[in-house]
Order: sequence, then structure tokens, then C-alpha cells
Amino acid sequence: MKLVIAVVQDQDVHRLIERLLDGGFSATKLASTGGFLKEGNTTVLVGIEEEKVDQVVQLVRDSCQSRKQLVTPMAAVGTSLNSFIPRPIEVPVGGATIFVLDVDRFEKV
Ligand code: 2BA
Repeated sequence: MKLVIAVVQDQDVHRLIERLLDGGFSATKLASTGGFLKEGNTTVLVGIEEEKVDQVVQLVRDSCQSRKQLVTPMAAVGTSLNSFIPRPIEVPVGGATIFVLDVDRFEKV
């Protein structure tokens, strides 16, 4: 058995969960926060048989879009705030970040 962990943008998660359920997969949604942007995203867990991994990865691929997000960098420590003019920069986010892990044991009790 495998565990697919997908970090997705909040805007895409509804579509993804619907497609997973339509495909007969069980999924768990966890609220998460990106370390870099420090903004909310969603982590989706899907436990599946190995032969279905590609199908689930394709569903994630089809459901999640890449977007650009503006970030305003902080002044580096030691920089004079008088000379620091914060300028927003564009950062690409997503479609999705996907991890596929081996599951040693799976039980429902
Ligand atoms: P964040 O950490 O908030 O990152 C959002 C986006 O910012 C990233 O999009 C990437 O384009 C950019 N970014 C991240 N770290 C950066 C850095 N040090 N310098 C410049 N740009 C940086 P994605 O790569 O699509 O990642 C989306 C979210 O997926 C991440 O949100 C994080 O929550 C998760 N993620 C990505 N890679 C991961 C990893 N190796 N391990 C765990 N979670 C990861």
C-alpha cells in the first residue's frame, strides 16, 4: 500500500476531493500552512494500492493549477530601514507538491 500526500492550494481542493470521491478513493484533508509564504494551503492524504498511484497523481495534476502570488520581502537583518523599499515579487505556487510513501501497515479498527 502507498500513501499519496499532496500539498495543494485551497482554491483547488474542492475539485480535487470531488474527483477523488468520484473515482472511489478515500481522502483526508488537513489544513496546512506553507513555510515560505506562511499562507494557508491544504494537505490531502490518500491511502491506495500501489497500482492506483498513477491514477491518483493524474487526478491531482488535472485538478490543481499553477498560480502566481505576490510576496513582499522583509528587510534583511542589518539593512537600514531608511534605504529599504519593499517591492513585491511574484512567486509561482503549485499546481501541487506530491509525495508518495510506502505504508508498512494499514488497519481500520
Ligand atoms: P510555501 O512554502 O508557502 O511555498 C510557496 C511557493 O513559494 C512555492 O511553491 C515556491 O514556488 C516558492 N518558494 C518556496 N520556498 C522558496 C524559497 N526558499 N525561495 C524562493 N521561492 C520559494 P510550490 O513549490 O508549488 O510549493 C507549494 C507549497 O507546497 C509550499 O508552500 C509548501 O507548503 C509545500 N511544499 C513545497 N515543497 C515542499 C517540500 N519539499 N516539503 C514539504 N512541503 C513542500
